[in-house]
Amino acid sequence: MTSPDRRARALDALRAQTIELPSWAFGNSGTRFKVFGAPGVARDPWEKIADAAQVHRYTGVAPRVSLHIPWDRVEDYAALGTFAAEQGVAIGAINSNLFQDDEYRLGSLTHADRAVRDRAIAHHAECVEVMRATGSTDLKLWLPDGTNYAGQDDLRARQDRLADSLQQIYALLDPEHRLLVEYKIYEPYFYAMDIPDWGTSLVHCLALGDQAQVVLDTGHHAPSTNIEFIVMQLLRVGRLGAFDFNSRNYGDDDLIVGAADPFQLFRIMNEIVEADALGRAGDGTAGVNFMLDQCHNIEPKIPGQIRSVTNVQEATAKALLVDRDALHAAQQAGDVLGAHAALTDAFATDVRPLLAELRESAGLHPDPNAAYAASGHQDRLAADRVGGTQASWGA
Ligand code: LRH
Ligand code: MN
Repeated sequence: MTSPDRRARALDALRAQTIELPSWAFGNSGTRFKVFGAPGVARDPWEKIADAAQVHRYTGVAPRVSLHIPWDRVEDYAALGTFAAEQGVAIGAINSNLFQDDEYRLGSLTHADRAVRDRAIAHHAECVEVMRATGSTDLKLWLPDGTNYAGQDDLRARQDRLADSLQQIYALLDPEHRLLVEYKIYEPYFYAMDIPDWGTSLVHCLALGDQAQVVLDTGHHAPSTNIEFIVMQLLRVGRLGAFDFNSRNYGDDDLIVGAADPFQLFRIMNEIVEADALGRAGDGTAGVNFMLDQCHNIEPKIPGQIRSVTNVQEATAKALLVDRDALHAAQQAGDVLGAHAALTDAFATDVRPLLAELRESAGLHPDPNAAYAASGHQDRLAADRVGGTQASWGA
Protein backbone atom coordinates (compact mmCIF):
# COMPACT_ATOMS: atom_id res chain seq x y z
CA MET A 1 0.00 0.00 0.00
CA THR A 2 1.51 3.39 -1.01
CA SER A 3 1.86 5.76 1.96
CA PRO A 4 -0.20 8.98 1.66
CA ASP A 5 3.03 10.91 2.10
CA ARG A 6 4.76 9.18 -0.82
CA ARG A 7 1.64 9.66 -2.92
CA ALA A 8 1.59 13.40 -2.13
CA ARG A 9 5.29 13.76 -2.99
CA ALA A 10 4.71 11.86 -6.21
CA LEU A 11 1.89 14.22 -7.19
CA ASP A 12 4.14 17.24 -6.54
CA ALA A 13 6.91 15.83 -8.71
CA LEU A 14 4.51 14.84 -11.50
CA ARG A 15 3.00 18.33 -11.44
CA ALA A 16 6.47 19.79 -12.16
CA GLN A 17 7.39 17.26 -14.88
CA THR A 18 7.68 18.52 -18.46
CA ILE A 19 8.10 16.51 -21.65
CA GLU A 20 9.31 18.12 -24.88
CA LEU A 21 7.71 17.14 -28.17
CA PRO A 22 9.49 16.78 -31.55
CA SER A 23 8.02 18.91 -34.36
CA TRP A 24 8.82 16.14 -36.85
CA ALA A 25 6.44 13.71 -35.11
CA PHE A 26 3.56 15.78 -36.54
CA GLY A 27 4.73 15.34 -40.12
CA ASN A 28 4.62 12.17 -42.18
CA SER A 29 7.39 9.63 -41.65
CA GLY A 30 8.08 6.08 -42.64
CA THR A 31 10.73 3.75 -43.87
CA ARG A 32 12.69 3.33 -47.10
CA PHE A 33 9.77 1.26 -48.23
CA LYS A 34 6.97 3.78 -47.76
CA VAL A 35 6.00 7.07 -46.15
CA PHE A 36 2.22 7.14 -45.62
CA GLY A 37 0.23 10.36 -45.66
CA ALA A 38 -2.97 10.96 -43.65
CA PRO A 39 -5.80 13.51 -43.72
CA GLY A 40 -5.06 16.66 -41.71
CA VAL A 41 -1.32 16.17 -41.28
CA ALA A 42 0.62 19.38 -40.62
CA ARG A 43 2.07 21.09 -43.70
CA ASP A 44 4.47 23.59 -42.10
CA PRO A 45 6.19 24.49 -38.79
CA TRP A 46 3.22 26.63 -37.74
CA GLU A 47 0.79 23.70 -38.04
CA LYS A 48 3.28 21.35 -36.33
CA ILE A 49 3.44 23.77 -33.38
CA ALA A 50 -0.36 24.07 -33.31
CA ASP A 51 -0.57 20.25 -33.15
CA ALA A 52 1.99 20.09 -30.35
CA ALA A 53 -0.06 22.68 -28.47
CA GLN A 54 -3.02 20.30 -28.64
CA VAL A 55 -0.96 17.67 -26.81
CA HIS A 56 -0.08 20.21 -24.10
CA ARG A 57 -3.73 21.35 -23.92
CA TYR A 58 -4.87 17.82 -23.00
CA THR A 59 -1.87 16.58 -20.96
CA GLY A 60 -0.68 19.81 -19.29
CA VAL A 61 2.94 18.60 -19.25
CA ALA A 62 4.21 19.17 -22.82
CA PRO A 63 5.01 22.93 -22.87
CA ARG A 64 7.91 22.81 -25.38
CA VAL A 65 8.41 21.81 -29.01
CA SER A 66 11.85 21.01 -30.40
CA LEU A 67 12.55 22.15 -33.96
CA HIS A 68 14.67 20.55 -36.68
CA ILE A 69 16.59 22.76 -39.12
CA PRO A 70 16.06 22.98 -42.09
CA TRP A 71 12.79 21.00 -41.83
CA ASP A 72 11.35 23.87 -39.68
CA ARG A 73 13.15 26.74 -41.49
CA VAL A 74 11.01 29.93 -41.70
CA GLU A 75 11.66 33.55 -42.70
CA ASP A 76 10.95 34.93 -39.22
CA TYR A 77 11.89 32.69 -36.27
CA ALA A 78 10.94 35.36 -33.73
CA ALA A 79 7.42 35.34 -35.20
CA LEU A 80 7.39 31.54 -34.94
CA GLY A 81 8.38 31.85 -31.28
CA THR A 82 5.61 34.38 -30.71
CA PHE A 83 3.12 32.10 -32.46
CA ALA A 84 4.18 29.23 -30.20
CA ALA A 85 3.65 31.40 -27.11
CA GLU A 86 0.17 32.35 -28.37
CA GLN A 87 -0.52 28.60 -28.65
CA GLY A 88 0.63 28.12 -25.04
CA VAL A 89 3.96 26.43 -25.77
CA ALA A 90 7.63 27.42 -26.16
CA ILE A 91 10.37 26.49 -28.62
CA GLY A 92 12.65 23.84 -27.11
CA ALA A 93 15.85 22.32 -28.44
CA ILE A 94 17.05 23.23 -31.92
CA ASN A 95 18.17 20.12 -33.83
CA SER A 96 20.83 20.46 -36.49
CA ASN A 97 20.73 18.25 -39.61
CA LEU A 98 23.91 16.79 -41.05
CA PHE A 99 22.28 13.79 -42.74
CA GLN A 100 20.68 15.10 -45.92
CA ASP A 101 23.32 17.07 -47.79
CA ASP A 102 25.17 15.38 -50.67
CA GLU A 103 28.40 16.98 -49.44
CA TYR A 104 28.26 14.84 -46.28
CA ARG A 105 28.43 11.39 -47.99
CA LEU A 106 31.84 10.68 -46.45
CA GLY A 107 31.28 12.80 -43.33
CA SER A 108 30.43 16.27 -42.15
CA LEU A 109 32.24 17.40 -38.97
CA THR A 110 34.67 14.50 -39.52
CA HIS A 111 35.20 15.01 -43.27
CA ALA A 112 38.82 15.11 -44.50
CA ASP A 113 38.07 18.29 -46.48
CA ARG A 114 38.11 21.40 -44.26
CA ALA A 115 35.61 23.15 -46.57
CA VAL A 116 33.03 20.42 -45.92
CA ARG A 117 33.66 20.66 -42.15
CA ASP A 118 33.30 24.44 -42.30
CA ARG A 119 29.98 24.02 -44.09
CA ALA A 120 28.74 21.75 -41.28
CA ILE A 121 30.01 24.14 -38.61
CA ALA A 122 28.29 27.08 -40.36
CA HIS A 123 25.01 25.13 -40.23
CA HIS A 124 25.33 25.15 -36.44
CA ALA A 125 25.93 28.90 -36.47
CA GLU A 126 22.55 29.16 -38.23
CA CYS A 127 21.00 26.94 -35.52
CA VAL A 128 22.45 29.17 -32.78
CA GLU A 129 20.82 32.18 -34.48
CA VAL A 130 17.50 30.28 -34.37
CA MET A 131 18.07 29.71 -30.64
CA ARG A 132 18.68 33.43 -30.07
CA ALA A 133 15.54 34.35 -32.06
CA THR A 134 13.27 31.84 -30.27
CA GLY A 135 14.72 31.88 -26.73
CA SER A 136 15.83 28.24 -27.02
CA THR A 137 18.85 27.25 -24.91
CA ASP A 138 19.56 23.71 -26.19
CA LEU A 139 21.49 23.00 -29.41
CA LYS A 140 21.07 19.32 -30.19
CA LEU A 141 23.64 17.68 -32.42
CA TRP A 142 23.21 14.13 -33.59
CA LEU A 143 26.29 13.19 -35.60
CA PRO A 144 25.24 10.90 -38.49
CA ASP A 145 28.85 10.53 -39.68
CA GLY A 146 30.37 7.09 -40.09
CA THR A 147 31.96 4.54 -42.43
CA ASN A 148 30.69 1.36 -44.06
CA TYR A 149 33.84 -0.70 -44.53
CA ALA A 150 36.92 -1.44 -42.42
CA GLY A 151 39.82 0.68 -43.61
CA GLN A 152 37.55 3.11 -45.44
CA ASP A 153 39.01 5.94 -43.34
CA ASP A 154 41.37 6.53 -40.38
CA LEU A 155 39.10 6.19 -37.34
CA ARG A 156 41.43 8.24 -35.10
CA ALA A 157 41.96 11.02 -37.63
CA ARG A 158 38.17 11.35 -37.91
CA GLN A 159 37.96 11.72 -34.11
CA ASP A 160 40.63 14.44 -34.15
CA ARG A 161 38.80 16.32 -36.90
CA LEU A 162 35.53 15.88 -35.00
CA ALA A 163 37.01 17.26 -31.78
CA ASP A 164 38.23 20.35 -33.64
CA SER A 165 34.86 20.87 -35.34
CA LEU A 166 32.96 20.47 -32.05
CA GLN A 167 35.29 22.99 -30.39
CA GLN A 168 34.38 25.54 -33.06
CA ILE A 169 30.65 24.87 -32.59
CA TYR A 170 31.02 25.08 -28.80
CA ALA A 171 32.63 28.51 -29.22
CA LEU A 172 29.42 29.73 -30.92
CA LEU A 173 27.33 29.17 -27.77
CA ASP A 174 26.08 31.91 -25.44
CA PRO A 175 26.66 31.35 -21.69
CA GLU A 176 23.11 30.07 -21.12
CA HIS A 177 23.25 27.66 -24.06
CA ARG A 178 23.96 23.92 -23.94
CA LEU A 179 25.38 21.68 -26.67
CA LEU A 180 23.64 18.29 -26.48
CA VAL A 181 25.65 15.57 -28.24
CA GLU A 182 23.66 12.51 -29.36
CA TYR A 183 25.24 9.11 -30.08
CA LYS A 184 23.97 6.19 -32.15
CA ILE A 185 25.41 2.69 -32.60
CA TYR A 186 24.60 2.29 -36.32
CA GLU A 187 22.66 3.85 -39.28
CA PRO A 188 23.03 5.55 -41.60
CA TYR A 189 26.46 3.88 -41.60
CA PHE A 190 27.01 0.22 -40.89
CA TYR A 191 30.71 -0.30 -39.94
CA ALA A 192 31.65 2.51 -37.52
CA MET A 193 29.62 5.55 -36.50
CA ASP A 194 31.92 8.36 -35.32
CA ILE A 195 29.88 8.85 -32.12
CA PRO A 196 28.56 5.28 -31.61
CA ASP A 197 28.11 5.20 -27.86
CA TRP A 198 27.74 7.17 -24.64
CA GLY A 199 31.43 6.90 -23.87
CA THR A 200 32.47 8.60 -27.10
CA SER A 201 29.89 11.34 -26.65
CA LEU A 202 31.06 11.83 -23.05
CA VAL A 203 34.75 11.97 -24.06
CA HIS A 204 33.97 14.79 -26.48
CA CYS A 205 31.68 16.60 -23.99
CA LEU A 206 34.35 16.49 -21.26
CA ALA A 207 36.90 17.88 -23.73
CA LEU A 208 34.54 20.73 -24.69
CA GLY A 209 33.39 22.03 -21.29
CA ASP A 210 30.48 22.22 -18.84
CA GLN A 211 27.95 23.39 -21.42
CA ALA A 212 28.33 20.13 -23.35
CA GLN A 213 26.07 17.27 -22.31
CA VAL A 214 25.14 13.83 -23.63
CA VAL A 215 21.80 12.97 -25.29
CA LEU A 216 20.59 9.43 -24.69
CA ASP A 217 18.23 8.24 -27.43
CA THR A 218 16.64 5.02 -26.16
CA GLY A 219 16.67 3.57 -29.69
CA HIS A 220 20.39 4.03 -30.31
CA HIS A 221 21.93 1.07 -28.46
CA ALA A 222 22.84 -2.50 -29.23
CA PRO A 223 20.07 -4.96 -28.33
CA SER A 224 20.03 -5.95 -24.60
CA THR A 225 22.06 -2.87 -23.57
CA ASN A 226 21.38 -1.95 -19.91
CA ILE A 227 20.32 1.61 -20.69
CA GLU A 228 19.47 2.53 -17.07
CA PHE A 229 23.10 1.81 -16.13
CA ILE A 230 24.19 4.41 -18.70
CA VAL A 231 21.59 6.83 -17.26
CA MET A 232 23.01 6.26 -13.75
CA GLN A 233 26.61 6.83 -14.87
CA LEU A 234 25.88 9.98 -16.91
CA LEU A 235 23.93 11.42 -13.96
CA ARG A 236 26.78 10.44 -11.64
CA VAL A 237 29.23 12.53 -13.70
CA GLY A 238 26.68 15.32 -14.27
CA ARG A 239 26.56 14.96 -18.06
CA LEU A 240 23.09 13.64 -18.85
CA GLY A 241 21.63 16.56 -20.78
CA ALA A 242 18.61 14.99 -22.40
CA PHE A 243 16.69 11.95 -23.47
CA ASP A 244 15.25 11.19 -26.88
CA PHE A 245 12.51 8.88 -25.72
CA ASN A 246 10.99 6.25 -27.99
CA SER A 247 10.83 2.45 -27.99
CA ARG A 248 12.08 -0.29 -30.27
CA ASN A 249 11.85 -3.99 -30.87
CA TYR A 250 14.76 -4.32 -33.28
CA GLY A 251 16.61 -1.20 -34.60
CA ASP A 252 16.03 2.53 -34.27
CA ASP A 253 12.30 1.89 -34.65
CA ASP A 254 11.22 5.24 -33.09
CA LEU A 255 7.99 3.71 -31.77
CA ILE A 256 5.88 5.16 -28.96
CA VAL A 257 7.96 5.34 -25.78
CA GLY A 258 7.08 2.57 -23.35
CA ALA A 259 5.12 0.64 -26.01
CA ALA A 260 7.73 -2.05 -26.66
CA ASP A 261 9.26 -2.30 -23.15
CA PRO A 262 7.41 -0.41 -20.36
CA PHE A 263 9.54 -2.08 -17.67
CA GLN A 264 12.71 -0.67 -19.28
CA LEU A 265 11.20 2.83 -19.29
CA PHE A 266 10.30 2.34 -15.60
CA ARG A 267 13.86 1.22 -14.77
CA ILE A 268 15.20 4.32 -16.55
CA MET A 269 12.85 6.65 -14.63
CA ASN A 270 13.75 4.79 -11.44
CA GLU A 271 17.40 5.87 -11.89
CA ILE A 272 16.22 9.43 -12.58
CA VAL A 273 14.16 9.50 -9.36
CA GLU A 274 16.91 7.79 -7.35
CA ALA A 275 19.28 10.59 -8.45
CA ASP A 276 16.63 13.27 -7.84
CA ALA A 277 17.06 14.36 -11.48
CA LEU A 278 13.39 14.75 -12.46
CA GLY A 279 13.23 18.52 -12.04
CA ARG A 280 15.68 21.31 -12.71
CA ALA A 281 19.29 20.57 -11.63
CA GLY A 282 20.35 21.59 -8.11
CA ASP A 283 22.55 24.35 -9.56
CA GLY A 284 19.51 25.91 -11.24
CA THR A 285 20.50 24.87 -14.73
CA ALA A 286 17.97 23.18 -16.96
CA GLY A 287 18.73 19.67 -15.79
CA VAL A 288 17.70 16.69 -17.90
CA ASN A 289 15.50 17.61 -20.87
CA PHE A 290 12.96 14.82 -21.30
CA MET A 291 12.25 14.89 -25.04
CA LEU A 292 10.40 12.53 -27.33
CA ASP A 293 11.95 11.53 -30.65
CA GLN A 294 9.44 9.39 -32.50
CA CYS A 295 7.73 8.74 -35.80
CA HIS A 296 4.05 7.87 -36.09
CA ASN A 297 4.30 6.04 -39.41
CA ILE A 298 0.80 4.49 -39.40
CA GLU A 299 -1.04 5.95 -36.37
CA PRO A 300 -2.49 9.48 -36.01
CA LYS A 301 0.16 11.92 -34.83
CA ILE A 302 -1.55 13.95 -32.06
CA PRO A 303 -3.11 10.92 -30.30
CA GLY A 304 0.24 9.14 -30.70
CA GLN A 305 2.03 11.98 -28.94
CA ILE A 306 -0.62 12.17 -26.21
CA ARG A 307 -0.20 8.43 -25.62
CA SER A 308 3.60 8.87 -25.49
CA VAL A 309 3.37 11.64 -22.90
CA THR A 310 0.99 9.62 -20.70
CA ASN A 311 3.32 6.59 -20.98
CA VAL A 312 6.21 8.68 -19.64
CA GLN A 313 3.96 10.00 -16.87
CA GLU A 314 2.95 6.44 -15.91
CA ALA A 315 6.57 5.22 -15.78
CA THR A 316 7.53 8.29 -13.76
CA ALA A 317 4.63 7.85 -11.33
CA LYS A 318 5.57 4.21 -10.74
CA ALA A 319 9.20 5.20 -10.12
CA LEU A 320 8.07 7.89 -7.66
CA LEU A 321 6.04 5.29 -5.74
CA VAL A 322 9.02 3.02 -5.08
CA ASP A 323 9.42 2.61 -1.31
CA ARG A 324 13.04 3.81 -1.34
CA ASP A 325 13.57 3.25 2.38
CA ALA A 326 12.59 -0.40 1.98
CA LEU A 327 14.65 -0.64 -1.20
CA HIS A 328 17.79 0.82 0.37
CA ALA A 329 17.37 -1.30 3.52
CA ALA A 330 17.04 -4.48 1.47
CA GLN A 331 20.04 -3.49 -0.68
CA GLN A 332 22.14 -2.83 2.42
CA ALA A 333 21.02 -6.16 3.91
CA GLY A 334 21.84 -8.09 0.74
CA ASP A 335 18.19 -9.07 0.50
CA VAL A 336 18.21 -9.73 -3.24
CA LEU A 337 14.55 -10.57 -3.69
CA GLY A 338 13.39 -7.95 -1.19
CA ALA A 339 15.21 -5.21 -3.09
CA HIS A 340 13.93 -6.45 -6.45
CA ALA A 341 10.38 -6.62 -5.05
CA ALA A 342 10.56 -2.97 -3.95
CA LEU A 343 10.87 -2.08 -7.62
CA THR A 344 8.48 -4.65 -9.08
CA ASP A 345 5.79 -3.77 -6.50
CA ALA A 346 5.91 -0.16 -7.66
CA PHE A 347 5.95 -1.21 -11.31
CA ALA A 348 2.87 -3.36 -10.70
CA THR A 349 0.99 -0.39 -9.21
CA ASP A 350 -1.88 0.94 -11.32
CA VAL A 351 -1.00 4.64 -11.34
CA ARG A 352 -3.81 5.71 -13.67
CA PRO A 353 -6.06 6.83 -10.75
CA LEU A 354 -3.16 8.95 -9.40
CA LEU A 355 -2.60 10.55 -12.82
CA ALA A 356 -6.35 11.11 -13.23
CA GLU A 357 -6.30 12.95 -9.89
CA LEU A 358 -3.28 14.98 -11.05
CA ARG A 359 -5.07 16.04 -14.24
CA GLU A 360 -8.35 16.87 -12.51
CA SER A 361 -6.44 18.98 -9.96
CA ALA A 362 -5.06 20.89 -12.96
CA GLY A 363 -8.55 21.32 -14.47
CA LEU A 364 -7.89 18.71 -17.15
CA HIS A 365 -9.91 15.67 -18.23
CA PRO A 366 -8.60 12.55 -16.42
CA ASP A 367 -8.09 10.72 -19.76
CA PRO A 368 -6.36 13.00 -22.28
CA ASN A 369 -6.69 10.63 -25.22
CA ALA A 370 -10.45 10.15 -24.62
CA ALA A 371 -10.89 13.92 -24.24
CA TYR A 372 -8.98 14.62 -27.47
CA ALA A 373 -10.95 11.97 -29.36
CA ALA A 374 -14.21 13.50 -28.13
CA SER A 375 -13.11 17.02 -29.13
CA GLY A 376 -13.56 16.34 -32.85
CA HIS A 377 -10.33 18.27 -33.46
CA GLN A 378 -8.89 15.49 -35.65
CA ASP A 379 -11.87 15.71 -38.01
CA ARG A 380 -11.59 19.49 -38.11
CA LEU A 381 -7.93 19.21 -39.13
CA ALA A 382 -8.83 16.81 -41.92
CA ALA A 383 -11.50 19.24 -43.13
CA ASP A 384 -9.39 22.40 -42.80
CA ARG A 385 -6.00 21.21 -44.04
CA VAL A 386 -6.82 20.60 -47.67
CA GLY A 387 -4.24 21.28 -50.37
CA GLY A 388 -0.61 22.15 -49.93
CA THR A 389 2.06 19.56 -49.19
CA GLN A 390 2.03 17.60 -45.96
CA ALA A 391 5.25 17.89 -43.96
CA SER A 392 7.37 14.78 -44.30
CA TRP A 393 10.64 13.52 -42.93
CA GLY A 394 13.25 14.79 -45.18
CA ALA A 395 11.03 17.45 -46.77
C1 LRH B 1 18.65 10.12 -35.39
C2 LRH B 1 17.70 10.88 -34.49
C3 LRH B 1 18.14 12.29 -34.14
C4 LRH B 1 17.27 13.21 -34.95
C5 LRH B 1 16.53 12.32 -35.85
C6 LRH B 1 15.18 12.85 -36.17
O1 LRH B 1 18.25 8.79 -35.51
O2 LRH B 1 17.43 10.12 -33.36
O3 LRH B 1 17.83 12.58 -32.81
O4 LRH B 1 17.90 14.20 -35.59
O5 LRH B 1 16.48 11.08 -35.20
MN1 MN C 1 17.18 10.99 -31.47
